[in-house]
Amino acid sequence: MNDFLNILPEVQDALDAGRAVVALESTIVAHGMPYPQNLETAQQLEAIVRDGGAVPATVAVVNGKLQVGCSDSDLEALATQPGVLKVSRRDLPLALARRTLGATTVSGTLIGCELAGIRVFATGGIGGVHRGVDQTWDISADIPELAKSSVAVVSAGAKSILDLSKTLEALETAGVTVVGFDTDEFPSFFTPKSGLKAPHRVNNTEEMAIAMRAKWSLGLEGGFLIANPIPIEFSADPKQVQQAIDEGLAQAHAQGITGKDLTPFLLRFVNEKTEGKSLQANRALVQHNVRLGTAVAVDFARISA
Ligand code: PSU
Ligand code: MN
Repeated sequence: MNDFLNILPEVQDALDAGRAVVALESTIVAHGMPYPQNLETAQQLEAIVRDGGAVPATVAVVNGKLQVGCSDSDLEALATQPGVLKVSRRDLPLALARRTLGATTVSGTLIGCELAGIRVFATGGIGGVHRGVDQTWDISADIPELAKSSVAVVSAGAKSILDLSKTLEALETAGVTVVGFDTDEFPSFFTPKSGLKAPHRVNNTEEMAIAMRAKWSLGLEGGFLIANPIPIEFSADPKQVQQAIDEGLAQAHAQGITGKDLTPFLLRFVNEKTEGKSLQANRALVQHNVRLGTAVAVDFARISA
């Protein structure tokens, strides 16, 4: 075992036995939602994975190790401690060296998946190409990480804090296989529609699992983005959300908020502006994604046996 990696025994046992494991990220806990909804959500997500017949593995940086599978007290610390570091690939070395408590983004979590051999990871929204990229060059580390990690990530698309059409272009360049699950459209997080077409459509988890096996059996490294639209009954009012995002972007610009602080700032701003309606939608869609991710992981384990 590597000095800087700690895989929870329950997770390692499941992987060794070829049983389904679903990874979960911790930035959503530390920076994506306020307390106590963040802790409740983190616990519910793990329970959803178990109910679906798989083992959950929340990834984080704890005590100088990249931790694959968090204990209840790790989750609580991530949800409550102030100043948890947001960890993407570039931040990981120093977070480990300094033993900082760190929440892994999609990119950081993908690194844990690759090292442990976890093939499915479910989350809310991924990072991508930011609006105004021509000025800022702000492109999330999630994209290059998805390009090299052989993992299927379930998300509800991406928020319109990003430039969605440029994000889809960047994913194509990176060779990431993007599929709409049971939809022709690429969803935009709070709402099922974006006006953009998903490059592919898959309607069932078995076909999804076969596509994963096909890609990786041929030795094509790199991931899938399974875009799972928010169920309509939970979707937020698109106008209200768009207004909040536009206002948030203007505020961020005025306050000079850039780099890794931008996304957490916008998430918080939109939550506050919509008086918790977006938070409710956020929770519902992550649960929906984790249910789908669990079904994909179970099918993938079955056909790989
Ligand atoms: N988008 C969301 N919710 C999130 C994030 C993005 O709708 O929680 C988090 C994820 O952890 C993602 C990270 O990997 O933000 C991307 O941050 P950045 O834009 O700084 O790369
Ligand atoms: Mn960025």
